[in-house]
Amino acid sequence: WAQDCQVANINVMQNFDKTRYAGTWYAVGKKDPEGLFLLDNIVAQINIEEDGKMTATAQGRVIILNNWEMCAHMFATFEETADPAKFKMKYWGAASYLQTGNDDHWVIDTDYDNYAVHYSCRLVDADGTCLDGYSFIFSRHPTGLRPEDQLVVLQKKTDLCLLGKYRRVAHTGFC
Ligand code: ODT
Repeated sequence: WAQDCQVANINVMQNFDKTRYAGTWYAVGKKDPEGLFLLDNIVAQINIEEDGKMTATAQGRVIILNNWEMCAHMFATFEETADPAKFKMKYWGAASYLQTGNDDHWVIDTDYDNYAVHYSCRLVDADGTCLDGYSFIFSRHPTGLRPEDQLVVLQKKTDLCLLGKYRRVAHTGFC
């Protein structure tokens, strides 16, 4: 059958368990949004607070205004929705000149121990497809995905209608 690429029809992780999602994730692949922000060396740390709420910190290499290269330190809080795998992520930077926003944070698929596929559509087009969004492929291992996870992730990229739109995210020790 033909893919309809409707944002509303995207399948997310079933029975998502945020406590197992907690911990360190290395971005190994990224589909950029318009006006991209995080370039590479992107590491996210997901926390579950005492009240059960999910929060996160992240760092990554960015280039701000006058071609100034730096390591951005970012923070986020997550608001739960009716679907346990779909969150609203409010984020801001340690410095005022860093990006702030409120994006969807959908967990498309994860085995919790090795890989996670994240998706965020910022702007849904009139036809229901995504006009501007981003997606991260996360790994528990900074070296990348295990061979046995690569096929699963490839299938998820296809399901998201984003096949071929990802770039590899380098980890060089900049941050
Ligand atoms: O690079 C871009 O242009 C898109 C990413 C912008 C949002 C980054 C904000 C990070 C917020 C702090 C940490 C959150 C960690 C969550 C994991 C996944 C999304 C980054």
